Amino acid sequence: METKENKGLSRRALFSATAGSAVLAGAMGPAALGLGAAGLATTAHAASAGADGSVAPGKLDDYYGFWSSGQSGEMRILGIPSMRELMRVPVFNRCSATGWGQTNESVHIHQRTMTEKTKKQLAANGKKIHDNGDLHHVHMSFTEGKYDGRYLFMNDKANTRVARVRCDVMKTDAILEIPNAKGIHGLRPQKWPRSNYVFCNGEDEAPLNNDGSTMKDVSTYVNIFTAVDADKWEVAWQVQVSGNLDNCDADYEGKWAFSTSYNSEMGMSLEEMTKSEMDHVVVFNLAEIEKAIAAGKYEEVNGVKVLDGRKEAKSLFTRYIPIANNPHGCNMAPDKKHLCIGGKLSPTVTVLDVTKFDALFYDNAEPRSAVVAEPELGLGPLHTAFDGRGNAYTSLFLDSQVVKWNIEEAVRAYAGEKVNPIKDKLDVQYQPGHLKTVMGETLDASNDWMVCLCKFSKDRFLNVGPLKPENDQLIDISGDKMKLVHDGPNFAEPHDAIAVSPSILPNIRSVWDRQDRMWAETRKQAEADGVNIDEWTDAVIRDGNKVRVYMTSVAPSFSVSDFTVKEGDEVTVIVTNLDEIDDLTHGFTMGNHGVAMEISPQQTSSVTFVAANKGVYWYYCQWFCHALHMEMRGRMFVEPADA
Ligand code: RUQ
Ligand code: CUA
Ligand code: CA
Repeated sequence: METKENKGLSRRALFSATAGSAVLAGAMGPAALGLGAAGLATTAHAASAGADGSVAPGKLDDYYGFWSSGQSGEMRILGIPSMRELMRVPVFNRCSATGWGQTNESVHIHQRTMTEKTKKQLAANGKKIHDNGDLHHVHMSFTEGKYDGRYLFMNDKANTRVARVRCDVMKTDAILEIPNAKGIHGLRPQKWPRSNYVFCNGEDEAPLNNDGSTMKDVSTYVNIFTAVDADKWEVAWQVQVSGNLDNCDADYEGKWAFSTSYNSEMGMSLEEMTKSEMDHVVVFNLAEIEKAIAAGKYEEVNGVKVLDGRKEAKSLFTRYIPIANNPHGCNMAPDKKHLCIGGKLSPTVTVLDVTKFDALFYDNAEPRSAVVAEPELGLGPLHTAFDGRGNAYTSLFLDSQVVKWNIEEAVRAYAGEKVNPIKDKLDVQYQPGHLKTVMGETLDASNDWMVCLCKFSKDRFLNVGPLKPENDQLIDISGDKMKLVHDGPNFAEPHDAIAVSPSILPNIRSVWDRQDRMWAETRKQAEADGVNIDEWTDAVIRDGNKVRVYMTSVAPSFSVSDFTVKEGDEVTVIVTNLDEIDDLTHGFTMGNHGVAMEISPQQTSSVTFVAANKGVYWYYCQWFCHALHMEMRGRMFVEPADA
């Protein structure tokens, strides 16, 4: 211990970032070391972007944009209005740069709520986790109808999961596999009084107990609406519904959640799914659901409390409002009153007044009595965004347009008044899906920018082959007329985005807290090994054929410059980055082992692999950290098993 400490201190003195930067400043300049002023100016904002949304070099954006990435499985952070991509946050995907999906910390987060079925399925395929996802919807946690900057929540349609990203470090801290449901698509946090729940739509129909006992008898298929406890990160309850579930949202009073369904027919083919004239919106009555759960009036299925909210059950849990066939978007306006349902196959948006929902449950009111407007907007209405002036903006997929319309005027027109609610139409390139205004899904909806996420870019960019980027466009909505100001090519396939003021996120860290719960498991193991990972301690612990190597990093060196293991050993390397400077991230890559991970300032990361072949292997830091970054490396000696 003594000698290690001494070795540590001498290394620290020699290679501390301060000493390093002093020595090298002349040669490289401080910027190259990540010590420039830019890294520290995290609270200043660009006062005003150019009218075209341009943000000058060195200036910060006015808003954060949190983007989904569809089948890429990650979350992305963009600056608005510049549309510069600031960061990629791996969630359901495997990230080569950060080691997400490979480090022990991330695999633990993945496995924590994995069902036995999934474990078996993965093991049969020689895998520990699903490393792909289909991430459609990112939404921030709310307190009283406004973003509160705690968490971001998102879905994985591919593997029926939801995830939570911590906003203070912008890392995924929890993943939850949802039992019973299939294909989580729509996802929204509760808006009022706070996001106690995250609501999740199961899109695909299957038998509730999907154990093979019934498969082709469609009458046994169900769909499941799930409320996740956003704090405990477990399923709070589920409601079985009629028809499938597509998109969802919640009101501003904490009374309702609602979901669109495009398959009330319970069809299995396209023809069957589009057969009816009407599908529906399901309204979930949160108070009645909570009452039944508290009274124990649920069925427990695979460890989850499930209520029957199907039409035939005639419960107080749900109401079904008929909507023109195959609706899609489900967007609650910040006027606290109007819910906008995109028609998709119908050229209309159906506007529901949520203050009329009580009557549907308690006065036997006719379900369509909650419809207060149905403006005809154009072909293929999908999603609707809102500004702070009572206007709505609906994407028209087939028309390749955005239409701006006034909600109150649409309501008056529906009541018979001669007024045209449509204010403007703008061509977009091409085929828009989601669109989002700044803070537009909160009570702070603003009037400056809107992003419109187009599914096709066709001729808008240099040809890059048969696979083209999508096109996220920036639209100035400050005036009467919308103005397209920017094309933003984007890789597969950002579905949705939200735009958030930096004032909501004052607490984003630049350096990790050493006691962070993200590596609680690693800390536990270190304690059992008698190693203090908060200090400059190296250790190589042998535990049968398991070897744990503890080391630290300070630019530009690892505290351990070589270690020896035996062929066939299961090796775990635990690295703590003792650098405390903003932006001084290191990495650990073990050559020819498919192993690489990120270790940001004050972070601990660990990775486990098998040393299969005898020989010498170099490990190195893959994050440019210092002028002597190339020299930040060491050797692993793999001896014969019997040596
Ligand atoms: S969906 S393009 Cu997955 Cu949000 Cu409508
Ligand atoms: Cu440490 Cu590069
Ligand atoms: Ca249908």
